[in-house]
Amino acid sequence: MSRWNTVNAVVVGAGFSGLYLLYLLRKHGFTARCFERGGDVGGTWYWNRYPGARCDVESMQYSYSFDEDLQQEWRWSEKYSSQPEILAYLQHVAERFDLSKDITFGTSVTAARFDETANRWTVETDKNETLTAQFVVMATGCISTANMPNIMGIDDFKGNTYHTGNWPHEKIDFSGKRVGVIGTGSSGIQSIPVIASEAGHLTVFQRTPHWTVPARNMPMTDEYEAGWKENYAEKRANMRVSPSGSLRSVAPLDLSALEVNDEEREEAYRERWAAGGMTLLKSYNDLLTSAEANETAASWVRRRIAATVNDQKTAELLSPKTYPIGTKRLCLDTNYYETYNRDNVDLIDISSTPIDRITPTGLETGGRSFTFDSIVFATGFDAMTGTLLRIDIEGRGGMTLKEKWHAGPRTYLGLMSESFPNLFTITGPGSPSVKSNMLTSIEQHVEFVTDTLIYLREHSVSTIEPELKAEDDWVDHVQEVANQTLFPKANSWYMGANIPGKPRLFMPYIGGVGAYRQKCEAFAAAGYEGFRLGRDSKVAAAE
Ligand code: N01
Repeated sequence: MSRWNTVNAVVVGAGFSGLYLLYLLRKHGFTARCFERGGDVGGTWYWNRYPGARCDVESMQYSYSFDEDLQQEWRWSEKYSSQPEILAYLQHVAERFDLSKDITFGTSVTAARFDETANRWTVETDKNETLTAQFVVMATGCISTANMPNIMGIDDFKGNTYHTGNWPHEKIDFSGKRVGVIGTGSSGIQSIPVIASEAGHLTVFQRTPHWTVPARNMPMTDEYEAGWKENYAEKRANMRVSPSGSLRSVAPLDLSALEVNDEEREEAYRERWAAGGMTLLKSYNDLLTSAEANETAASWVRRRIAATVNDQKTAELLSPKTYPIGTKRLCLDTNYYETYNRDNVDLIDISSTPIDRITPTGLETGGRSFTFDSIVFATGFDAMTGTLLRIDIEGRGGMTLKEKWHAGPRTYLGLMSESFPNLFTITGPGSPSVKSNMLTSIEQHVEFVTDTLIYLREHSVSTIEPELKAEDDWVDHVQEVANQTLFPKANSWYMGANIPGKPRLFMPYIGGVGAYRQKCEAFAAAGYEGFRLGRDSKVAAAE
């Protein structure tokens, strides 16, 4: 393991972003050290080992495109990859490109302070290591800080508790056990059918029903795989300029849902429901901008729920009614609604009677007591900003990131924040990030950051930082675009609404992956428009 304490760049996190950064920085002659709080590579795929954990983007698209041999040689076994397979892929990538030698595992970065005299960052870790670097790249992921709810008595429970986002490494045996699951987002919806198939009895506590559609996962076929691999270059190029960074199995219709009659709509929804995946949301071009159009898809899905769940009271509880479909992340499931037809599964509505307390033997809500051997918290994440704000980041003039972002994240392009020179965020708030295929967006950001570092080196520039006006305009633009859609209507983690006290504003950029890429490329080509480039006085004098 390298032990340099002065490097060109410190990389924080060894998930998809951190690994590609290490690869590319090294390739271009930069020294880098990466710190990873987990015991291995993988990021989100290292921590989220809960039963049923699986990606909701197709395997052929949720993978690196930067190395032709890698994308040709690696073989995915299913249409949507399971967590163990994605983790194995990342371990393979780390080994193939000899990346781990520059990663210090089991170590968290606790602080980063910018020294304006030296134009360098000083980075501290929880293992009392201090190092300096010209650049810091936060590859910390968007959903990497688990949200444990503040419920009275939570430490009193005598059984086992688990959080889906911080799952133990060993297999948890639920067979014959009384299990309670709190939370019905993507993690709950994926784990509930698997836990139900093992447990003696499963009780699900639902505060808000989430919209979910069948994934229709299946084993990878040679034909499907070849269809991608024979045309990878072209398909990846199309993904990069597409709105979501991915290609759909059924083409979106460039029509309003209100322009067609009931039979045509029925046919379109039925076809996409049968194909599975996110494609249902792209049936028509106004499902996420017109409440009326959205309701045609929402009511269609509610009818599917009623047709699948035997008990109509349960079906009713499972049917979202308080926010448009797609405005919280659409979940992909395998037999989620069918699970409620099992004799060993109960659904408890806690929308109006929250969990009063966790007790030594279970929990109490709405005047009822429940006894459990295990409680699973599928309660999500302090997303997008949580991990960054837990690090003590101090920029120019003693400005801390916490102060700067007290009313919500402020970035230029989701890449940098004014007052924090040479500090980059991969898929940061204000970029397409979680509203895109993360792999497409990660690769774009890692390449942008590396190209920027090369540009600075070639032009003897020592610092880069957004101009305040460019940043303010970008923050306004991100909100403006979001406000033209139905997204702000949901109390989602995109809005920060899942964390008490968190500022509410739409954090990802939904102007489209292709359009966003074009802007980044145009600004860079114009000499980094919107950024302030600083020259070291010593460098300038020598020139
Ligand atoms: O978290 P969530 P998640 N009392 O925030 C409930 C990605 N992901 O881990 O909706 C009771 O969506 C909360 O209720 P409510 C994906 O981007 C991807 O499931 O706030 N309940 C909600 O039901 C996803 O969107 C994949 O009313 C409480 C649930 O907990 C993101 O990660 C798989 C509560 C949290 O849902 C997060 O998903 C998994 C409380 N105090 C995750 N606090 C795939 O690739 C919270 N809840 C498929």
